[in-house]
Parts: sequence; C-alpha cells; structure tokens
Amino acid sequence: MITAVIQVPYDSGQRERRMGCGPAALLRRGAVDRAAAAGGEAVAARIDTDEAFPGEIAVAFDLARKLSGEVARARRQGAFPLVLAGNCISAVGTLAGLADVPRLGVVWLDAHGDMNTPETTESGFLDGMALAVAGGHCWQQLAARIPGFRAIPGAATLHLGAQVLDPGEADLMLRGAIATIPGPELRAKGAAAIGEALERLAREVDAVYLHLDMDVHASAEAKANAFALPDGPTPQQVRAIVEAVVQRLPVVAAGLAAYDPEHDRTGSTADAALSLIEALVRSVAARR
Ligand SMILES: [Mn+2]
Repeated sequence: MITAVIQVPYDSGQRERRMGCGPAALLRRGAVDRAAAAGGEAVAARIDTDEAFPGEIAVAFDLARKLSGEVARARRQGAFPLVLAGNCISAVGTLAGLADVPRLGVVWLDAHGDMNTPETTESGFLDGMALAVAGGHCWQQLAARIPGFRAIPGAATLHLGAQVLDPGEADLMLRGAIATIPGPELRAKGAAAIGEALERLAREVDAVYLHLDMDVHASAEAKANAFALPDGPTPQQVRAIVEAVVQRLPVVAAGLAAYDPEHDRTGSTADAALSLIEALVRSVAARR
C-alpha cells in the first residue's frame, strides 16, 4: 500500500506557527519512513495557501479546497491519504476529497467537541467549529465551494474522547444524534468502550475518515498542545482504539492534527504520534 502523507502546516491561517509546526516536526522525526515501513511505500505532499492577505477563515477554506483535490488524487492512484495538519478543520477538506465513497462516516478522536458554531463559540477559535462545518451546521456557503463537499449526517459520526463540551456543543451533538464516548470512559475501559458504538456506526456507513486530534491523549502521558487535558486515554489505548476502528470499518483516509512541539517537552507526544501512524498504516494495509 502507498501512503500519501499530505502536510497542511497551518494554525489559524498562519503557516508553521504553534500547531502549524507539528507536521514538519513529525516529518523531521521520520513520519514518512515510519509510514513506508508499516505499509510498504509512502510519498509526501504539501498543501499551501496562495491567499494574498491570509485571513484565518479564507485560508482555512482555501486549504480545504486544495486538500480535497490532493486527497481525491491520492485515492485515484490507489494510495491511502494520511493528512498531517496543524488544525482539525483540515478534516473538512479531507472529507470532501472522499466524494466517491457512498455512505461516508467520521470517527473523531478529540478532547474537545469541535462542534461550536459562530453563534455558540466563546473563544472565536475557528478550529473549534471543525466537526460542525463537516456536519453542515455552519459556514455553509464556504463549505459548499469545496469540491466534493457534502454534510456528514450525525448518525454517521462517532465522537471519541471529549473531556469538555460547551453547552452549545452538547446541544448540537444531541440534536444531531452524534454518538459520543467521553475521555474518562476511554481511559477506564480502552478499546472495549467503543465496541457497541462501532457496531451502530457500521450499520450507517460504508467507510470512514478517521480524525486524530492529538489532544485526545491524556496530557500527563502525551501533551499535544496548550488545550490538552488530563483525563484522556493513554497512547497505548489510543492505538488500540484506532486498530479496533480499522478492524471493524474500512478507513479510507486519516488525519492527525493539533500537535504543537512547543508543548512536548519530553518528546513523548511525538513518539505517540509516530507509533500511532505506524499502527494505523499497518492495520489499514493489512485490511486491504
Ligand atoms: Mn480538535
């Protein structure tokens, strides 16, 4: 299997700052080689914006349009797209690039809901709206202009690892009928916590995009960024959860986001990310 490692090194419209430094840091530590060793072969690509005045929203959607094309191209070549991104909103572009998958679903690992909208957000952080955009709940005009975009239904979405949900997010998840398994439950039970939810999801979808916000990890074991929290799964548990998803459902693309090397004093989070890439690519290749 060829893994197409696609780098999107942006955070909040800014290139290679804060979490936008994550993709390059993982590449320096051998992410492409690890993917190649696990899957057989790997190629690297990179997405950049050419917005003359790089506003956060304009850049996020410009990157999504370009990423959609790159993901679709990788798929046409029979490759497995693995996106290394600064921001979770990259998922919107990756999902759009999977337009050929009939009933596409999402498994989203994240300590946060990413289900805010412009009307509910208190921080103003666009990335906290990533899953809401994917579900068609906000930024609809901009999303519709991403080639291949379609809203992912709530029943086709499984959110894993939340430790905080703003009231507006919890409400939107409930109204959208999105299944959620919180971080403390993943930490208590590991992959066993997701079995039933995976079975339900498998009835709704033909294949899934797997999204890994690195801050799903417990901050003590693998601190991903400034927003990381204590009560999440261990790196070993996250790998087991990812392997369980791959075993139950075709994973047609994956994204690993929100790693800020500045917060990874010991390098444990980079190690977790690289082991995760290896486990993911190995299990996807084995299933193919
Ligand atoms: Mn996120």
